[in-house]
Amino acid sequence: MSDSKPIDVAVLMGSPSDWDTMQHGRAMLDELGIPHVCRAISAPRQPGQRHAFNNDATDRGCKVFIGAAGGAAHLPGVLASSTDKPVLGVPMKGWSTAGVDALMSIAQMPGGVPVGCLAIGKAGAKNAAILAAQIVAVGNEDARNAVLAFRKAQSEKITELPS
Ligand code: RP5
Repeated sequence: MSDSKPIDVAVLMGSPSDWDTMQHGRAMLDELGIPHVCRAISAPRQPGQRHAFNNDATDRGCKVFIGAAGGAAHLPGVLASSTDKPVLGVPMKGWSTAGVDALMSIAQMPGGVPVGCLAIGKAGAKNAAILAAQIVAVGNEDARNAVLAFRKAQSEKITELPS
């Protein structure tokens, strides 16, 4: 990574093709004011870069990792094997089973190396960001206030429909 600014959350996706979905997670982190970094690095295709990303994010103070991947979706599990920080996984819609393959892969980690698995696609991307902020908020009053403000605004939002 080129930057060395402190971060609370590191978002890693397996391919630039995951960005259409994961940009919704990034937008949520922005809205909550959580310092973060987003990168696309493939666990199976770019193992060295993936390892360097883990180390760099940890050096920058990362408290939670979000890993997004489709298909075999090894990335979140590989991230979890390289850190003691919480890892949240977001299954991407793939090319054959609409993301169910990735959902099963991310959810079915062997006992001892947990990954918290979110929903497939956009909802998972958004919720991973909120959940990461909630984890950060355990020891950070600013993050907690941002989450509470988001929840309040969400509750108060009433959509007017044409009658
Ligand atoms: C996964 O394979 C990626 O996370 C992506 O969801 C999927 C397809 O990747 P590309 O072939 O588009 O790079 O590893």
